[in-house]
Amino acid sequence: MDKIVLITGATSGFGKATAKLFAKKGNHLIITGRRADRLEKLTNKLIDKYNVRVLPLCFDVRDQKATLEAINTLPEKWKEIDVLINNAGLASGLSKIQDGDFDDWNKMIDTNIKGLLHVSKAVMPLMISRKKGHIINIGSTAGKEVYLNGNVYCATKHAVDAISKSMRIDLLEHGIKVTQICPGAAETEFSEVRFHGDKVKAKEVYKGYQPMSATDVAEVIFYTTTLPEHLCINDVVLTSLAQANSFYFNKKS
Ligand code: NDP
Ligand code: 8X3
Repeated sequence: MDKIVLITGATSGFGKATAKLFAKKGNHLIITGRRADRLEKLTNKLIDKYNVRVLPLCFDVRDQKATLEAINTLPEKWKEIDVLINNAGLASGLSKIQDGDFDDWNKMIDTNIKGLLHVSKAVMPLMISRKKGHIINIGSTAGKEVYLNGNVYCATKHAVDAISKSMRIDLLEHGIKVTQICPGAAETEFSEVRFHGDKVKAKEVYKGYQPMSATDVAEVIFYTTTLPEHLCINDVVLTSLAQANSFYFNKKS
């Protein structure tokens, strides 16, 4: 395979694991994130190890202008994006809605909803003009069920669910695949970010059961890109065996 794959949020977690897997399979990558040092390190590593082309783009998906500029000014050959993985996102805070914080809410809404739209708005015309492409949106089990204290994070992921369905309808006539992947608990930097850097609290989330790893999720993302041209996986809900849904976990302690 030698597709061009754009992965947002490739400096950590699912995005980083997905970048490694797609590179290992011989694809060329555009990797994005805000942390330039991590992007540079990953770029060098993937080029050295897998001999593929890798283009790092450092921007904040919340910044509409910077996002459009980064993608619109890609060299022509990099504009032939076959797969867009809208992965950049976060939870910020976990509290009752009445105790919620405006900064946390803005971060989640601006990143998970508007950021995804900014990137998609830049990439969709490129795919439409080639009459092909595959958009993979990273939703969540939080986009399927609302749980206690999840409020605004759950709302942003419900929005990703709605946007994914809308994209599939609106892009139908252009032959563009749209897949939503909805993971449950996976141990990445996600909880550390949610708890504003509190590593102890973050570790607690994964105590007593085996959560998914970033690599587990990357394997499934990759799989959805390996089907014949006429097939599209629309929606995947993915959890570890220890998790039934947002509410039920088989915890040992
Ligand atoms: P991580 O915190 O490990 O990674 C998040 C990635 O998103 C980082 O690369 C980060 O890069 C990027 N990112 C965050 N904000 C921005 C921004 N404003 N602009 C650009 N990039 C940004 O978390 P995960 O890998 O776990 O999360 C990836 C996605 O998966 C998210 O959408 C999350 O909601 C979703 N998810 C996570 C689950 C989990 O349990 N881990 C389960 C279900 C869904 P940088 O900081 O360098 O900008
Ligand atoms: C992340 C999984 O359960 O914290 O989307 O919402 S959860």
